[in-house]
Amino acid sequence: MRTKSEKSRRSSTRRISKSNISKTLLCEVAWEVCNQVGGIYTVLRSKAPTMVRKWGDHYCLVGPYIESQASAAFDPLPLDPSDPFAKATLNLREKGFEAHYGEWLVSGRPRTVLINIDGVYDRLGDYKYHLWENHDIATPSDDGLLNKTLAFGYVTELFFRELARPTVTNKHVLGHFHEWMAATPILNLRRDNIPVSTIFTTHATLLGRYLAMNDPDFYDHLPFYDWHKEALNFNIESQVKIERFAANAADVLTTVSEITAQECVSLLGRQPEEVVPNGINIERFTAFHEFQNLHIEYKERIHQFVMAHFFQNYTFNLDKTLYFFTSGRYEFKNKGFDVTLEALAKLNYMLQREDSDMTVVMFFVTRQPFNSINPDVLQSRAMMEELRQTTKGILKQVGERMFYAAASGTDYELPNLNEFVDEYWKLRFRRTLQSWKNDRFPPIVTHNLEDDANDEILNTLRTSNLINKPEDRVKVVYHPDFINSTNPLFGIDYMQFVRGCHLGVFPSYYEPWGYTPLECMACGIPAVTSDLSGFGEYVIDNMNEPENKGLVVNNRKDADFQASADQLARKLYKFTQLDRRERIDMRNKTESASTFFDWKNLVHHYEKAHNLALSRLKERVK
Ligand code: G6P
Ligand code: 1S3
Repeated sequence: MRTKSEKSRRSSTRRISKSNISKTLLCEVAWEVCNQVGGIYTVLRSKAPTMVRKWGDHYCLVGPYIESQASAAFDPLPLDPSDPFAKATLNLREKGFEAHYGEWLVSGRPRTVLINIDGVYDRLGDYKYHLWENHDIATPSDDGLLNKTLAFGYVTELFFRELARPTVTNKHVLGHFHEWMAATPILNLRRDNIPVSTIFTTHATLLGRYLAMNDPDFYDHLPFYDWHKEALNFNIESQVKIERFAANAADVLTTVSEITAQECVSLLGRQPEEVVPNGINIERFTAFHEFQNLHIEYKERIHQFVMAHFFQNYTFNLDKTLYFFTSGRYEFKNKGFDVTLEALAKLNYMLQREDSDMTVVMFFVTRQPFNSINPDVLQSRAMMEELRQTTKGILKQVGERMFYAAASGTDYELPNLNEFVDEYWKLRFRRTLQSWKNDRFPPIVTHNLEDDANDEILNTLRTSNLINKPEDRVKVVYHPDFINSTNPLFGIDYMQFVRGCHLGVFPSYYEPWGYTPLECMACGIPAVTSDLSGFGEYVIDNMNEPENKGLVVNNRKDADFQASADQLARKLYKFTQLDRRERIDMRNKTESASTFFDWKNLVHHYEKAHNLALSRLKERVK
C-alpha cells in the first residue's frame, strides 16, 4: 500500500495559474462525451461547469458523434475561424471528415467537438498498419468495439495536429485523454513530437478488472503479474498494449484513486503523477433542503411497487419497512454482490431470531440479458391498479350519494355507507380481491433471464433460501435492468429511486472510484462503501468519523469474505435499529457532508495535472 509520504509527494505540484490558462487551450477527450455509457460520462458532465468557469472558451471536449444522443444534447455553434476549436474542426472537414462543433447541452454548456466515425472505416487499414509498424500493436480486424475506438482515435489525433498548427493557435495545447478507448492519439502525438502535451487518465486498468474478477487473491498477487502473459491469457492484448503504451507515452499519467495508482505501477509500469478523485456537481442535487420531502415522495412510489409485488401473497407494515439497494454493472464479485447476499442472509437470521417487526426489502439493480419482464410481476401491477380504480370508483359513488343524502335528509346520524354502493361496484370489488390474492411466494426476480439457471445472484439467493418466504424479514427484488422513468415497474428515474430508498449497499472488491455511494450521499441517503474502492479509501484518508455522516466503510482489505460479510450484516442490523427520527437526522448529516465531494473542492487535482503537463510541454519545445 502507498505510504502517506508518497501520497503527499505527488500532491506537491502547484495548480495551473490564471495567467497560464490565458495562454493555454485544454481539450478533454473521451468516448463518453455526449454519450451516456457509465462513470466517465458522469465525471465529465458533472465537472463541466467547474471547468468552464475556470477555463472559459479555452476549454473544449471531444467525443464521438452518436446521432441519437447528439440530437437531444448538442447545439451546433457557428464555425468562426478565429475560434481555434472551430478552425481545427473546419480543417478536419476540409480533409473529408465529419466533425461537429457546438455546445454540449449540460450544465456549463462546454464547447464540444463530436466526430462521426462512420465514414472513417475505409481509412482504418492504414492507421492499423502504422500502429503495428510504429508501436508494435497488432489489432484484429473483427473486433467491433476496438475498431470504433481506433477510428475515433485516428480522427482525434488529426484534430490535435490541426489545433496545434501555428495558423490555428499560438497558445499551448493540452490534450487530456480518458481511458484506453480515447488514448491512441497519445502514441503518435508523442512519436511525431507534435507540440501537444498529453495527460492520460485511466479510470481502471483493463487487466486489473479482468484479474480481479478471476483471481481471489488479486491484491496479494498484484505486484507479481506478467502483464503481457495475462493480456494474452484474457485475449485482450491489443487493448492492454494501447493502454500501457499510452500510459507511458503521455506527458502526465493520472488515475482516480490511490488504489488504482498501485494497479498503474504494477500493470502499466508507471507511477501516476497525480490522483484525480471524482467529484460531483452538488448544485445538481441540492433541492433546497427538499431532499427529505423528496425521500417521502419517492418512497411512496416504491411502496406502490412493493404492495403490488408482495401483498398478493402476504402483507407487512410499510411504516416499518426499510428499502436497501445496490446497483452497478453485473460484476458479481467486483461489485460485492456476493458479500451483500451473504450479509443479507445473516441479517434475515438476526431479525428473525429476535422476532423483529421490521422488514427490509433489498433491491439488486443491475443489467443482465433477459427475454421479458416476468408476466406475473406485470400482472400483479395491473391488478393492483385495478384494485385502486375500483376503490376510487366506490369512493366517488359513496361520496356523491352521501352528499346528496346529507343535503336532502333530516337524519343527523351517519348513514350506512354500504347502501350507497350499487351491485356493480360490490361485485367488481369482490372479483378484484378474489383474483388479487394468491399463495405463491413473490418472485425474487422481476424479469425472465436468458440464463436463469446460471445466474449467480439467483443461485446464491436459492442456496441461502432467501426466496421471499412470508416469515423472512429480508425480502429481495432482483431487477436485472437499469431503472429509468420509462421502466414500467417503478415509473421513476434512477436518482428518484435512490432518494426513495433508505440505504445504498456497495461493498465492492474492485472499484477504482465508485460513484454510487457518492450519489447516495448527494441525495442524503446513507451508504455502505468498502476500503477496496477508491471512494472508500479516500473517505478513510480524508474524513473524520464517516459513519456519523452516513458512510459505512466495509473492511475488505484485511478481512476475508466471511469476516466482511459478518461486519456488513452487523452494520445493516444496526441500521435497522435506528428509529425514524434518527434516520432523518442521519440523512441530514449525510446530505450536508456530501459538499466535501463537490468539484469545487476536488478540481485542484486536475489543475495540478494540467500545470505539470504544461511545464513538461514547455521543457519539450524549448
Ligand atoms: C422525511 C419526511 C418525513 C418522514 C420521513 C420518513 O424525512 O420529511 O416527514 O417522516 O422522511 O423517514 P423514513 O426513514 O421512515 O422513510
Ligand atoms: C470506471 O467505471 P466502472 O464502473 O467501469 O470509472 C468510474 C469513473 O471514474 C469509476 O467511478 C468506476 O469505479 C470505474 O469502474
